[in-house]
Amino acid sequence: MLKNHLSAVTWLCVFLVAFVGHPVWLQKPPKRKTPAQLKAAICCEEMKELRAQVANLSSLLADLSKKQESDWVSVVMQVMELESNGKRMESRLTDAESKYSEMNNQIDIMQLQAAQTITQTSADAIYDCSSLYQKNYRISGVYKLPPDEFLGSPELEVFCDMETAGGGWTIIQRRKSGLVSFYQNWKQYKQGFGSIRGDFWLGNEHIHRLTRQPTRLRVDMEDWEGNMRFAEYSHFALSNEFNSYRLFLGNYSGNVGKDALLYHNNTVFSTKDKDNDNCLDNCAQLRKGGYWYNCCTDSNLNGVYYRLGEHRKHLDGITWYGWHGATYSLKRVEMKIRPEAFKP
Ligand SMILES: *[C@@H]1O[C@H](CO)[C@@H](O)[C@H](O)[C@H]1NC(C)=O
Ligand SMILES: *[C@@H]1O[C@H](CO)[C@@H](O)[C@H](O)[C@H]1NC(C)=O
Ligand SMILES: *[C@@H]1O[C@H](CO)[C@@H](O)[C@H](O)[C@H]1NC(C)=O
Ligand SMILES: [Ca+2]
Repeated sequence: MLKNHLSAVTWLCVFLVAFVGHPVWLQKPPKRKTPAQLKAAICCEEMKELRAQVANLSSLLADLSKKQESDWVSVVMQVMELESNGKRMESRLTDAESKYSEMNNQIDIMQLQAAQTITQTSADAIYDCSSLYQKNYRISGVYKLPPDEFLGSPELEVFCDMETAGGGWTIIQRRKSGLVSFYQNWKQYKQGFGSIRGDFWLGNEHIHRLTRQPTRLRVDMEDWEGNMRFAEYSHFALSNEFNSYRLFLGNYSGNVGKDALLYHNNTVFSTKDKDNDNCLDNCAQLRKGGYWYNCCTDSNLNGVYYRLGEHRKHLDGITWYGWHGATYSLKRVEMKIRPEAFKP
């Protein structure tokens, strides 16, 4: 019991001694800061704030730049799109430019038409593609021939071939797309049908009128293998309707191998509704066209347009016996005329 008490007192003493011996340890006096230390502290506060601001700003900047980047990407995309648009525009421009000369040409024609109505003399008359060629229209394409009271010709849209063998050709027939049926009646063949840039027949009445002066006929042909041939005839003419548009042909020349039109020389025109041929059969109905049928054909340029794969099977196709025989329908045909006197 005493021993215990003693030890407690001892502990108290030890504790007291320690307490008195180390007053500083208990009561720390407030440290006095030097001015330099103070300054540093303020600075650090400011620094901290600045850092926070900087951090804030840089996070803001990061946000902004992220936004900008996406904006930039969209801007770049837009620029790229504009550029590709620009390229497209450029190609369109060159297209337009090439069209421009043609347009110019057409405008000149219109002006010519206007002039034509004022000074109408037969020497100046424009009544086919060769007269246009002589007036320096040298681009192949569609032209409008003005009406001519002196010659009694109405206004007429024609397609001029200004390139083949010296140019000046007025196209009277074309087969190239198969989009127009040539199994037409007398009236249709008389007036003409089809589209001037595609497949068409200019019309027997027009052809008759255009061949009142000595005229050459040229037939350009293409087969499905891509070979091109032509046949030319001097003194091509069609009589009037009263004489059933009888065909006259002079001598053959060309590279198609063998003529296949002279068999039709001096025969008259037949259509499905007018059998004028030299046969018991109705050739127009058998060969499904309008043509100067004899009995019946050596060529059938107004026959049915057959496509590759079908073109070797039929007798009513677009045939030229002197080249590919009676059962080969050609891929492309153009019949065109120009005056004998034409000099390119
Ligand atoms: C940091 O931005 C927050 C808002 O995002 C704002 O409340 C704070 O005041 C800004 N701090 C500084 C130091 O600009
Ligand atoms: C056809 O050629 C022959 C000679 O080969 C010639 O005598 C004749 O006049 C020519 N016919 C025509 C219409 O050109
Ligand atoms: C075409 O027929 C006419 C009239 O019969 C004839 O005068 C002419 O010589 C013929 N053409 C050819 C090339 O035989
Ligand atoms: Ca008949």
